Amino acid sequence: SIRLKINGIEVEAPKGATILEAAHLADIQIPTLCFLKEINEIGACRICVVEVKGAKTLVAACMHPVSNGMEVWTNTPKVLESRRKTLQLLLSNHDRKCLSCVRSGNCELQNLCRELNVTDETYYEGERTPSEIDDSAAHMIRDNSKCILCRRCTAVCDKVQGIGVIGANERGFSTYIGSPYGMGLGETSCVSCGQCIAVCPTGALQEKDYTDQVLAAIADPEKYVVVQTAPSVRAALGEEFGYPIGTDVEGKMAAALRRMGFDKVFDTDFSADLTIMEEAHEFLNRVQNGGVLPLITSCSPGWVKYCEHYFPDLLDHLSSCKSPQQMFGAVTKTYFAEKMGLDPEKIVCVSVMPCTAKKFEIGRPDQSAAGVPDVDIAITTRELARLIKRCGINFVNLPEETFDDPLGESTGAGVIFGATGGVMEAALRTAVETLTGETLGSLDFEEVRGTEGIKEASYLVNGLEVKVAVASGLANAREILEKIRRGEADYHFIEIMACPGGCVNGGGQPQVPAEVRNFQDIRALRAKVLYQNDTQKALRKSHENPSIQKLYAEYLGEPGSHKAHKILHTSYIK
Ligand code: HC1
Repeated sequence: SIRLKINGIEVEAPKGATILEAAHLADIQIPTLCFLKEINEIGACRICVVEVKGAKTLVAACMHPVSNGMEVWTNTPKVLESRRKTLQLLLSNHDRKCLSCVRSGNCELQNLCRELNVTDETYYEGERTPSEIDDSAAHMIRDNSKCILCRRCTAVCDKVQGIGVIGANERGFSTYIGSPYGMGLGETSCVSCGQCIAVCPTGALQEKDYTDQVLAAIADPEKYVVVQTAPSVRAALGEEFGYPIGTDVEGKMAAALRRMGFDKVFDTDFSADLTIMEEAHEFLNRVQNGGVLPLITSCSPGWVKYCEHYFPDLLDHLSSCKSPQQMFGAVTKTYFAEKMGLDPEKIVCVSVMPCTAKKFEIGRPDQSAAGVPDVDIAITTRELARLIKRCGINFVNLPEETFDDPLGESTGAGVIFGATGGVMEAALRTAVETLTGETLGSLDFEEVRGTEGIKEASYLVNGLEVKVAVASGLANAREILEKIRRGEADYHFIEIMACPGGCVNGGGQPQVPAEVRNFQDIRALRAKVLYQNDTQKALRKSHENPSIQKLYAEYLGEPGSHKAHKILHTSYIK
């Protein structure tokens, strides 16, 4: 290891560590702005500058490696003045309407200005780079008047997702982030994953906000408003109310939704169980009848769009199952509507998702089982937090409540959908028991758990070797898909989620500042909530969900039935 001094304190750091990492080990915080560990390591913004003994200029702590005997100072007047100048210069080309900005309160630029005592935000007042708002995509808005050109969005799009539909256009003062040839994002092959929004430090990127539409629906006496919450929302919503990352707020979330005035507070976990019924049936059917293998999951709409754009030749591998979000809406407007004597036209189905691509998914063709859209409004975890605050609900003091019946009942298999590998594990629990006719001893398929981008496992089921793979993050998915294309893959079943780590790390989840992201694995912390929730459930296998059993007995018949196909399955666009 390396021994150095930071601010006069002896510090020990591993070889190859940067000054930023060494300082972190000694609980000395160095501010950063452009730096995102392993994603955007470009040392461009100069906020993290420090003084190093013997160096002629200030050095960027995020990039500069430590060495034995090094002496570093992180907050000398020279350092602080340099950071302040950098911020003043950024502000000179920045829309400063902080009062109305969606990120006010959790904007990394705003926080730095406060911390570094930048009180003269007009210091370098002058010309601004002209910009236009891009709202051409279904799920998000880019407002470059708030962009600080940190490149985090372009790095995540390019490196993590392997898509690269955004980049720096023009040069010098005219530089702006956008799509090639100045196209709107909606005209490109963007898959709506929203990872760019999740890493944006300012209000330059945000989801399209539908909170007003939700409140209007609730206030409309003609409407029956049903809400569903995705598995991962309960694992992250608490962060918006000051809870540590990795707190399960399922009960308070249900209580909050009830107080907001929804007619029914239901759970996407229910329809995740339903998806497993249909998908496990589809898998066994393909295995037994020589169908196209490997079967690939279809619940992540960013992934589905990616497959349509980039691997249309592999669309036959995609499961025809609608996603749980869509199955939920479809069942609400058919089975539930009939049961309750409700006109599907009068039902407004609102979904709360950790995902921005879900906003795009609700408008896809072939997603309207009752002749009206299955889901009407998809909002993100962040939008739900805004709504709770707007409604004056004291979230922290809420009691723990449960979901309504019948579309609120779920098993542990449904809740783990939100973590990478969870859909696979849930499907295996049902598929293995169906194939063998025996009860599984252990329900934990540990091999497919964890946050690695690609996981592989094989299981011996009834003498048949079942090979599975799990990928999250689209650059990882591409590796597996190219293997299939080359004819080198002998998997039977593959789970793909667009976002790295799965939905817990979706583009609609609370934004975590880079200073936290760079040192904590938020994916693992949130996933832990779901696996704990799973073990606390009385039932942990989708096929044991009594409300699902009833839905089949009363309405759908068998998994894979003609009626189930009409309501719960969909098609893709080549
Ligand atoms: Fe997901 Fe899914 S798990 S896609 O990640 O299959 O968004 O959480 O709701 O639909 O259930 C997201 C999460 C979510 C669907 C389910």
